[in-house]
Amino acid sequence: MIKLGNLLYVVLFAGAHYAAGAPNSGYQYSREVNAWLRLHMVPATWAEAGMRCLLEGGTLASPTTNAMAQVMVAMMDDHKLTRSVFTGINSILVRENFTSLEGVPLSSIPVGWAAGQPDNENSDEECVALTGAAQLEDVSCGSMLPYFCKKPSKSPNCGDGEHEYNMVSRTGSCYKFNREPKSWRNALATCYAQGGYLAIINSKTESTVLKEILAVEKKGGYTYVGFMKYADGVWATINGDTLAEAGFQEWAPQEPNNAAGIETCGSIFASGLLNDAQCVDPRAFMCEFTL
Ligand SMILES: [Ca+2]
Ligand SMILES: [Ca+2]
Ligand SMILES: [Ca+2]
Repeated sequence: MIKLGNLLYVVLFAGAHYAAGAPNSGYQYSREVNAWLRLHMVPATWAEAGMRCLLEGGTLASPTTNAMAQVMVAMMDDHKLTRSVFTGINSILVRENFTSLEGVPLSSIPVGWAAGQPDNENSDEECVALTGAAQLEDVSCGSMLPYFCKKPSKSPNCGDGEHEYNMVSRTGSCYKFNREPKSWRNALATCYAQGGYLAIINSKTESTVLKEILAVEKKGGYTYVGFMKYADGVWATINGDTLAEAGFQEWAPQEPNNAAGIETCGSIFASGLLNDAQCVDPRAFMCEFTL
């Protein structure tokens, strides 16, 4: 149990941004723009922002389409951000002509200037910020502003093909049923190694999806998924959400029964309903990857 406790410590902290998708920590996938976006709330200069995005494998994002502008403004609103964010749009690369880092000229960008902008204050405003009202303003590149990084989507077939994940559009996730039985803890690590995570059930729909996968796989008994009983006795997902917060908490009849007093790991029956299971028992398991 001590070892498991240590592991959970790691899982809890490594999973701080987990809801955003395990392989893209801090990033949220947006179906509207088919890309991963991360809003960096800690302000940086434009140069630092660009570098930070590069280091994360992305680019400083710009509202180059209506959908992108809407998604950016919605995320700013979600974060209660009242100030503008840097975009990748600048006139450094093309003197006197604003273009995004992808090379999209301002004339093709469907977002207009805010009133009185661009005013090139102090003749020092070669970078462009996006306001919460979806308008542009020219600003000094040395300003300190929040910003978005953008990463291209993984392929819609759920990745590199190496790990056989299957896309389910009803949930927007990819799943892989692993038939080879493993302990819950090994299952957890195996999913991470496959670029996913031990499946987290976020809705009745997702429970149904898993039930259907288990039916195709002709899998009876129970299958490990990504929730567990924490030290305080609360059942929560591997990223620390209670089952209610995660969105699904329907136990199978008579469960959780804590059989033999050692059932602290999460699983589902073929019905898609939840069961507490002993952790060391090798079982098949379900991995998930969130697009
Ligand atoms: Ca200005
Ligand atoms: Ca899920
Ligand atoms: Ca049980």
